[in-house]
Amino acid sequence: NRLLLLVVIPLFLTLGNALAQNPIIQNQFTADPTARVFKDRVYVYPSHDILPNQGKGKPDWFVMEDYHVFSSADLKEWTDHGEIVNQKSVPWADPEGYSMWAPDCVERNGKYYFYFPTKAQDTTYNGQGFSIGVAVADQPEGPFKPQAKPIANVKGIDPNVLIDKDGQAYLYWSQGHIYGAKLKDNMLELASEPKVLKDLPDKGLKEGPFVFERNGIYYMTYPHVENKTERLEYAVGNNPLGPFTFNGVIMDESPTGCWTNHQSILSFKNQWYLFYHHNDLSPNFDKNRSVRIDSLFFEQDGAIRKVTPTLR
Ligand code: FUB
Repeated sequence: NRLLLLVVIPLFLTLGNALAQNPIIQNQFTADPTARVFKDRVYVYPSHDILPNQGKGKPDWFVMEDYHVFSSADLKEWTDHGEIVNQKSVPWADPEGYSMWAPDCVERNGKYYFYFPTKAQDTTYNGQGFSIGVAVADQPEGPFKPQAKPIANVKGIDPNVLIDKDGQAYLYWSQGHIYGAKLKDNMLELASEPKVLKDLPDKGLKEGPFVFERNGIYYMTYPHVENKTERLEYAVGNNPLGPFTFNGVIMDESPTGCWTNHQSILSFKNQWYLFYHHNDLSPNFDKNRSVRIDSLFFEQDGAIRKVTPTLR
């Protein structure tokens, strides 16, 4: 049963295109948004933060037990399609892990592949810690069926998939640094050894890779923390696996101290958008976050113009 929920009071902006009020989803906490265009609608696959200190997960930390997907035809009114994957429905996952972190979803040959990191209970595949799983569906809103095992040889968080123009798919993820590898056509197994992507800034934590291609340039975007909070940065290259050259900051650090940020970028109806998060609905606890959208623009030479966050 689909719950049609208007999660936005339409109060519009005139910044590039009209957008709904930020944060765009107000019926629950959402973070780490991966936005994709499927069938003329924008689908957002975010993490789902829940309240800490309620007997679930680690005290005062991220607590995430499932994923919802949201969609919109106009970026103003959003439909919550409900839960698509739960930690209890993933055969290899820790059913009490509360670590369903940043996901992604891509379409290939009419199937939808949802990639998610979580802590493994069955450590026979990749050892302890975070592995990356895949759930497959015939529609962008599911139902999604989780695979029996996580992707072999991948340890880490924040999966992201690029399907290149020649049809080759790539998986990116992070574990301190950003890793990448080719995926087999089945989208479920690696086709090459994981490698650390070269020539991204050396110092500080980099996570949340999101790669896209525009006019022959591959943009590797990522949150990077050197000081207190994460800044969204990007690097460019001629190949999906780099090497990449740092090219600038997409969004500065949070002025109010939200530790994480996490981005995806897409073009919809001739306008580019940045999807990201901030703790707007939970100003005193930065692990209960909410998804925002702002318009994004490119310079003539392909550089990304820095985005100033808007709340309204
Ligand atoms: O949401 C949990 C983690 O926080 C994500 O996996 C990171 O990218 C950061 O946003």
